[in-house]
Amino acid sequence: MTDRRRFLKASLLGASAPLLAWAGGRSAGPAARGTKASAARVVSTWDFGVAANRAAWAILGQGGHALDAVETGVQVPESDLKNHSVGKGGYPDRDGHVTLDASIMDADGSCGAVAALEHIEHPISVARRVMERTPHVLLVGEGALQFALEQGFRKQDLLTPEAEQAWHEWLKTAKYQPSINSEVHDYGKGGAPGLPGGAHNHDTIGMLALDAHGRLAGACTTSGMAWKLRGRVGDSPIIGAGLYVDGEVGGATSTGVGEEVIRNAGSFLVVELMRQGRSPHEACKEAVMRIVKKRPEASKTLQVGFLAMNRDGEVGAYAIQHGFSYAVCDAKKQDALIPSQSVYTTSYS
Ligand code: SD4
Repeated sequence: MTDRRRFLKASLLGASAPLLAWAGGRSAGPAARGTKASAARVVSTWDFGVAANRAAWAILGQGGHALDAVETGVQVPESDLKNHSVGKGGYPDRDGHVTLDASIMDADGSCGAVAALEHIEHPISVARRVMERTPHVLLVGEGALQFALEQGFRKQDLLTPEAEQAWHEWLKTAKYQPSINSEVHDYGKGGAPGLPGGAHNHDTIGMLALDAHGRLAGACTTSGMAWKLRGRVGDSPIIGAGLYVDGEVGGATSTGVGEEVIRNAGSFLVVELMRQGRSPHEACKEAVMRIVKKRPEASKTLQVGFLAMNRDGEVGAYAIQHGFSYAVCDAKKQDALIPSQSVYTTSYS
């Protein structure tokens, strides 16, 4: 079966009209890889991925580097004050501190990450500095902040009045029940359990890009679970959990309850499954099913979603709960938002 036919088959399995429309218009496959601007593609999690992809595409469409594209792309939700799950404006931990996790990875295995970083608007850029200017992979907490300041990043207050007000609301009950977003992302409508209307507990942006020269890169950034325990770190800054890229195979990223992703080395697993011949869709589905199989009861009410792209630019995703979506942008279509398939087809809440 040709790559294109395999891709279309996966799309049909996905059975989503937007996906079919998008897939029908593209040309993919190894022949396109690595040489033409038309081979470039960027994908990212959730509906805020559409705007992030556009920023990434401004670089990819000009023949720029995938690594620059993913860093620039995810900076968009990091700066979006309406986005309460990434960067500035993110909901704080239960003690009122906004703490950010981020990671970035290049095709050759170079990677950098920060965890529990406070006061810096763009943790993804600090993660890139960790990768490029230190012999290390991960800096955390005070040390990460100290490094960021030494690198010239500006210290600022990330707790917006809106996020602070939501935190004060939560403090009235202070019920510690980390819950997940399983809804289609929509800031105007009801949020996840335990959160004020319109609020969602946690949605990470994970982004994967393939540039016109066939280079892959990925980035992942989040403020993590709202009202989390101080010091809690999720999957997003853990290489192999929230993000993994291997230039010979492809990349994967995750969103949802980070603990489950860490327990299963989720993104690494997806990439390894692709290495064994699975399509991105098949690999994401198998990784999700491992989580469900290990925790059949708990998984009825928790969300994990994986998004993957292989080195040929084929894209796939899978989630436990209904409602996960991902954005795709390439030379043919700039703002596709595609509903992911899931284990459960209706929302649990
Ligand atoms: C975390 N995985 O901190 C992140 C949050 C997230 O959709 O992805 N939310 O666990």
